[in-house]
Amino acid sequence: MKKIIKNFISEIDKKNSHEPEFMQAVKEIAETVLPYIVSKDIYHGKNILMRMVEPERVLMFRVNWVDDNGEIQVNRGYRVQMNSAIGPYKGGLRFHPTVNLSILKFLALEQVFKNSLTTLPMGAGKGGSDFDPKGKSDGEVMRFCQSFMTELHRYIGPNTDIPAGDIGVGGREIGYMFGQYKKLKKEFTGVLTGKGLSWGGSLIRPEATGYGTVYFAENMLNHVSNTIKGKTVVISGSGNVAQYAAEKCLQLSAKVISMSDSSGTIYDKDGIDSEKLNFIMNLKNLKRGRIHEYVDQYPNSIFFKDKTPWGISCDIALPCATQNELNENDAKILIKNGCICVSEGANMPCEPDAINVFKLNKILYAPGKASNAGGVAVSGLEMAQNSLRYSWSREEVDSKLKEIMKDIHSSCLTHGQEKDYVNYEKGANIAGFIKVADAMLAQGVV
Ligand code: NDP
Ligand code: 2IT
Repeated sequence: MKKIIKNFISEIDKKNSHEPEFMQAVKEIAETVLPYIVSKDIYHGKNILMRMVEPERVLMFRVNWVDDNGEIQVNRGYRVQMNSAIGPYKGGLRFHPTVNLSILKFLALEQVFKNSLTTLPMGAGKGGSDFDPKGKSDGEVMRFCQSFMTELHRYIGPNTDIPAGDIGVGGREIGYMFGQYKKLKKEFTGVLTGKGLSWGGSLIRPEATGYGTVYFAENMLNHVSNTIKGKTVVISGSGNVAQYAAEKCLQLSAKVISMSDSSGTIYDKDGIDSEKLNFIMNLKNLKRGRIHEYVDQYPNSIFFKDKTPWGISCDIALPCATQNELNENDAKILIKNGCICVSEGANMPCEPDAINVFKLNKILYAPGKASNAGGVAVSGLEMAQNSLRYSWSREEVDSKLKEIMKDIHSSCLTHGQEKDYVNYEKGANIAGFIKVADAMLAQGVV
């Protein structure tokens, strides 16, 4: 089996060796899915995984815009349309200076499995730009978004490809892009998700990824007769996913003692209560400030410059910032300090060696494609509401979200149970694979 996996990786590597994040995601999937394929006649010998890791289409385009000083700026825009076997392409847009094809292809590949796990009819895509919204005025962000959509609108549509937010893309950016799409197409449709409530958005979509990550952690804990109640939690990031993960932890009576951004980590031994979390939300979403400002407001807390939260003793760790933000050493320290559960809010935040440490120590570990699927799941519910021209209540959406996270947990158990340990990574990969593979086989070689 090792040889089959090695040959597969080296074949994919021939064309993609310059894309480290994409190759990392391919390896992680191949190691668990190839043994399953080999064991099943219906999948074996059909190059099904080979087809799945090759994007159906990659769009790359220039984005010109004029800054507040009247200077012309040039950025690069992308949309990776990865797989449309089970539905239209669906996945977020990321605006961050590090964005490149490797990162977007890894995210699009993860999205294939994640969207399949949600049980909703969504294919997978991912896009974005190397544009950095940090420090830009609203006018600059608007002009960039309009220019980005002026090109992207040709390739997307409510039945073709439905983008949403990701790092650097929140309600403001979705609004500007929606406005430009509507103007160009002369159509008011559900072409984007994460829209404002008064123009087609869904209740709970802003909260969904963070809430879902915590629901998944609670499902894992309940499965071993434990609960999140009373546990101490550290969270990386302080953006959309991190904020609502923290909110749900508080609602479930856990204590959150740390959050972060790319400049460092805050540690509040008394706990970040709802008033303090509200301060962080205002700081990040309205003032677009930095996390160290928390310490000025709450002097009992400490700011660790350029540090991640993984050195802080906790029961539960929720990595909610970005890829490869938690390495092998961090994993060892977490375990040494008593951490029993890691639920990924971000996409691929734990390095492969860190995941191995979690598995060797048999702690609860959920990969993002399972635990952060709540965001895209509620995007799917937003699409359904748009098609119905109707909207569901907060309680209705939240209960559907809870149900979906529970179903994903069950799918992981079905395919990931190994003697006395649940390998959630394996379970998520195989369960996600089956639905897409079956659809691809049914639809022929296209
Ligand atoms: P936001 O832009 O709202 O927040 C991102 C947070 O992560 C910020 O605190 C940011 O800090 C921090 N961060 C970003 N890049 C880095 C870096 N290189 N090093 C350290 N910190 C960093 O994004 P989201 O909260 O939406 O996304 C966070 C993660 O969750 C991403 O991995 C995303 O792919 C994933 N995700 C998001 C979903 C969604 O619905 N939004 C759904 C599923 C997954 P700073 O402000 O300093 O940059
Ligand atoms: O990574 C993700 O799942 C997202 N950024 C959300 C995608 C979506 O279409 O809601």
